[in-house]
Amino acid sequence: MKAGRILLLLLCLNVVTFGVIADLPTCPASDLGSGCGDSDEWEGEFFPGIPKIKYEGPSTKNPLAFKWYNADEEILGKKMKDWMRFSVAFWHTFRGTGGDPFGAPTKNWPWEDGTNSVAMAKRRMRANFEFINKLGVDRWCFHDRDIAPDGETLEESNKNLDEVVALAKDLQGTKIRPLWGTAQLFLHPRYMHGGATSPEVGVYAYAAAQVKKAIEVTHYLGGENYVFWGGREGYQSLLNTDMGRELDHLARFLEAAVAYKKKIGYNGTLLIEPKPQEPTKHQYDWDAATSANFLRKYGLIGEFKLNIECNHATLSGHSCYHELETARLNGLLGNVDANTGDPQTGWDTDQFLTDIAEATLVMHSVVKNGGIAPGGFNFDAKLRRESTDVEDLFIAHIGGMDTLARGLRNVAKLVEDGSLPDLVRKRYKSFDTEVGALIEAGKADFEYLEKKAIEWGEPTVPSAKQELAEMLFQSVL
Ligand code: XUL
Ligand code: CO
Repeated sequence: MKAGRILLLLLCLNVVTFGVIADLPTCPASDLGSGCGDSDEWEGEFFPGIPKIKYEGPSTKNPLAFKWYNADEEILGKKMKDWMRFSVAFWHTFRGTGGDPFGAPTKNWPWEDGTNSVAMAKRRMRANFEFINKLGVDRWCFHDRDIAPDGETLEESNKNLDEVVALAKDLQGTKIRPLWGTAQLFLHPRYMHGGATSPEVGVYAYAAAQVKKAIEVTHYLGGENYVFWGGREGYQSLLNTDMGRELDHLARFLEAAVAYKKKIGYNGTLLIEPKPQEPTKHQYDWDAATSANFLRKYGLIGEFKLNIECNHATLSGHSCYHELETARLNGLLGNVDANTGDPQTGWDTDQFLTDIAEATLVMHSVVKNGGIAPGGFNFDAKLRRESTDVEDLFIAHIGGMDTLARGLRNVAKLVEDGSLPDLVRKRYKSFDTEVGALIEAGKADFEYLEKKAIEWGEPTVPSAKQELAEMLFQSVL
């Protein structure tokens, strides 16, 4: 009897906590008799039972509501939605299967029919826009081959892409547009040695043709940026690689992209996305500093910005904050691929951000940059293999958006309180002097400085106050 009551109580609790989101009936692919199974023309709901996600504030227990992200609320003189410019990554959200090198796919989304057909691509696109609308974001990101299948020939691939892109354009309406588009130059075996850095001229030409088309469709969809991520632009061994020649080829490729963008009147920002390795042992766009140096060497600095991905930052041995600051200080901060790695795992786990301290540092850079428009925050993040409910897709994005929104609110506290910036300013106050000004203006030569050093004698060196800085940072979290 007692056990029965406890069971009843547990069941009630379950209904209260999870009732809204459990076992959602949605477009079952097997039910071909229903409108839902009726290929790409089906226009019903893919996520029935999932409401439009709203802001309910920090005290809500509703997992399908924002606790910290309040799109129209002003923080530091800008609406939250204008600071964040959130975007859904098509590849993780709609093409992620949960498969890993040791295990089969685990995601069994009801709208999937197990094919990679154009009809399936269109149905998926409808699911994408329902998802985006319900989540309340205005942007999405895609690779050409995520949204439409490869054909037998380049012409056929382009035709498939055109068909799906026409539907996407329709579904976007007036409000939604791509934050960025890109070409997938890493999955197909032809790209095993790279695209722009392949030793095969035929592959270089094929990659150029693919990027040309991807820029065209990004332009057509009103995409605000175009990304180059060189997953296979690098080497596995230097012994069989002419690195100098490959880097020159990469620069020529990017120059041609700039020329083509201008030729077709596309004004979107071109972005390089640094990553040190995976899948290639060494990728040429290793980190922000390496990419900046590459752009400078080849005279491309004014034509490109950087898309900083937090998990890539940690793979390169830096923090995300370091990479953002390096990009910002070089005038290159263009976009953020918002995700995080796992501290115990050494690869690109592409997890949604949940660490509030990390999000506060990320937002600190973005605020110092005055925002990142026309860039934004793309959730280059995926569900864990073991998260298999449709509602998990929403919960993961809501969690990521709330984490960054909380970061922004914390930065506002940091700025308004002023103690941390003050501590930093005080550390450099000895440069706010006549001698400091001469040094910073490049007017203090070594003979002059030697005279000063003799005149002043042994300098007194004050504390760095690191623990105080950490305490001040902690106090806003
Ligand atoms: C891979 C990665 C890519 C790029 C786009 O690590 O981040 O998805 O963002 O090609
Ligand atoms: Co990325």
